[in-house]
Amino acid sequence: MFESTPNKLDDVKITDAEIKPRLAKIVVLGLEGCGKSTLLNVLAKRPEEGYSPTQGFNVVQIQSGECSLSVMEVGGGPSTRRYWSHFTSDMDLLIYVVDGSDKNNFNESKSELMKVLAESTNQVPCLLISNKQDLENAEKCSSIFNSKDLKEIGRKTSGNITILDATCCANGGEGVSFRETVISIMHNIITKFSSFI
Ligand SMILES: Nc1nc2c(ncn2[C@@H]2O[C@H](COP(=O)(O)OP(=O)(O)OP(=O)(O)O)[C@@H](O)[C@H]2O)c(=O)[nH]1
Ligand SMILES: [Mg+2]
Repeated sequence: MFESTPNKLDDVKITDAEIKPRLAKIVVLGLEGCGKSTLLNVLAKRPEEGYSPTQGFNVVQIQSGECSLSVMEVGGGPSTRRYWSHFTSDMDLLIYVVDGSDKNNFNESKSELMKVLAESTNQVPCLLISNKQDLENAEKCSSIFNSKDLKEIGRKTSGNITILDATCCANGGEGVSFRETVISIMHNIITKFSSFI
């Protein structure tokens, strides 16, 4: 039987334990109109809104098992893009969204991604999303990012790249399973690759 006596406290060893934050920081970037706010709306189970460019940033916080995930979108318009690097320090995961239906913007989108990675001081995992797969002409991640691109991104992410072809528009039952898929991908990357846990 367990006996509690005051003297027993003398035997207690106190060590310095690092208390890790339990809130993972996930930053969502990509050019204007690629679908970042739409993705956040899906995650937050908010109804779809029309296009209203994000001037600053939006955050939603969701719980996934033992992880709290803070998912932050920063506007992708040229004037807001200049501030991306202010948001990327200490991130645990970068989600980079490309409008898969907008071929004309692929090069600009990739070059903005390379800039973000070049400016980032730490190596973070990266989830690349080719969005708007519901549109007929949409390209998949595998054709937007060639092996040279992936090699370059891999150098800045310790090779921790995940790709996802997606339709972010919340549409009934499909929207629900898409939300769960994205949360589970974020959770897996955070727990596997990040120093978060
Ligand atoms: N067809 C289609 N349209 C989408 C999809 N995802 C988003 N959109 C539409 O694309 C437009 C822009 O979406 P937003 O999510 O506001 O874009 P954003 O990346 O947040 O843009 P900024 O805040 O300006 O950087 C909206 O009209 C959305 O409804 C998708 O998967 N398919
Ligand atoms: Mg937005």
